Amino acid sequence: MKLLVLNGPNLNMLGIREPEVYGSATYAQLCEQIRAHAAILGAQIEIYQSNHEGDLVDKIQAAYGSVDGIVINPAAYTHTSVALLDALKAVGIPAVEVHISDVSKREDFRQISFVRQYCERTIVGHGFAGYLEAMDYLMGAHNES
Ligand code: CA2
Repeated sequence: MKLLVLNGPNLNMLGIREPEVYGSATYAQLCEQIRAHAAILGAQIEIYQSNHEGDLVDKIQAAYGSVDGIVINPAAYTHTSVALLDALKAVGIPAVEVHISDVSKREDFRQISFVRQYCERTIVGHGFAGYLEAMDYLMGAHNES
């Protein structure tokens, strides 16, 4: 079972600013938590972050045929990107959308998510734990099928 964790623009800046929204832990610490959880689950893991929409599309396309589940936090591209939605639809890999903050309680422009139409679950406002919950879900869904 191989999982791909995708993170969108500015998530590499976690812990540097806005700790009241995103917490004070860094992106490196998020990656450590994801890797440790993957080891517990016995999953292979790849983590990828990009500030560029096309790079994220390329990564989703490259996952076709080799990845069993995608955890995606598209960050600001959540609210703008039809390209990411289309890429997920194109590869057909089960996916879960994750947001560190509770976007449902934030600005109007954060109420739209294009990838949500495809994702099997959306987890918001659970901080870094949301990524681990998404991994649990994808592993469980895979074991049932
Ligand atoms: O809550 C989330 O996980 C978000 O996807 C984070 C995005 C935001 O655009 C989404 O609406 C919700 C922002 C990610 C990076 O934000 C930072 C901003 C300042 C300092 C560090 C990170």
